[in-house]
Order: sequence, then structure tokens, then C-alpha cells
Amino acid sequence: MSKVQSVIAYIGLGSNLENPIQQVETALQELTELKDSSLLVQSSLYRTEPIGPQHQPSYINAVAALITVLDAEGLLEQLQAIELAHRRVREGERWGPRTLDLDLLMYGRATIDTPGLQVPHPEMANRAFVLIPLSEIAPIDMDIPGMGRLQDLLFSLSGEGVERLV
Ligand code: PH2
Ligand code: MG
Ligand code: MG
Repeated sequence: MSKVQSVIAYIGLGSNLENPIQQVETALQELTELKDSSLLVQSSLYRTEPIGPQHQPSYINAVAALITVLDAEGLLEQLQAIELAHRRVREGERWGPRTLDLDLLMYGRATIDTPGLQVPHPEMANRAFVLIPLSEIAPIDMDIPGMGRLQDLLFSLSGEGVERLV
């Protein structure tokens, strides 16, 4: 009998349009229903200042951990289907506003660099709105492939503009 290889994946959630808190809460619910996967744990929600263009509303961000037997591409496909269901529009300016963004931050210890998918997410090391919620649910000394330990990345980052919702 072959063993099932399950993987822990970290997903970043973000929204700054059309009731962002509701968008993120619904998406977390949808992640609990994802095929061949189960949601292990989710962070608090955070209100965060926009990175990139400043003329857009503040974001709601969170991070979730899934255990999955989907491969990374299959998981990405499922995440994009959820984005589409939230009427995510894929045009407009880079880093501009969106109803829902689901980023595959990490897929086990995999490093993936293809035109459609880069894992770990190339921007995550610089983003307090990712690392702060991640540190709620991941081991604080977790090594992020190619980027370093979570604790060191956090230490060199300002937490300004990232406010946990009560
Ligand atoms: N996502 C972006 C661009 N800027 N800023 C915040 N605060 N939160 C985000 O999720 C975010 C952003 C593109 O994915
Ligand atoms: Mg993003
Ligand atoms: Mg994205």
C-alpha cells in the first residue's frame, strides 16, 4: 500500500473591496470545504495599510494553514476558483484593489518557479501583512525556503500599519 503524501500549505488572504471582512470570512469558510484538503488553523483578521498604490482602501488580511494531498498546481487552481467566485477581476493596475486575493505562500518546503506559480511567494518576506498573521499560526522559527527564518524576517520588519481586529 502506498502512503498518502500530505503537505502543509500556507495561504494568504486579502481583500479591500465590497465588504472585505465578509470576503475574507467567506473565503475561510470556503477553504474548509476545499477538496482533498482540510483547514488546520487560521489567523486573526488584520486591517492593513495598502502596499503599492496608496489611492486604494485599506485591506483585511489573514493567513490560513491547510493540509492537502493536492499538488501545488491543483491547489492553485482551487484557490483561483474561489477568487473567481468572489468576482475577482484580473485586470487593472499591479497591486491594485481586489475583492479577494488568495496567495499560495508556501507549499511544504517546496521551491517552485514557473510562469504561473512561484513558491514561496516572492514578496512574502517583505510583507508585514503576511508575516505577522503567519507568526500566529506557524512555528516562529520556521525556515522559509530561500528566505530565512520567520523570526529573523519579522525582526527586520516594521509592524506599522498592521492592526489586529479584536
Ligand atoms: N495585496 C497586494 C498589494 N498590496 N496591501 C495590503 N495591505 N494587503 C494586501 O493583501 C495587498 C496589498 C497585492 O496582492
Ligand atoms: Mg497578493
Ligand atoms: Mg495573488
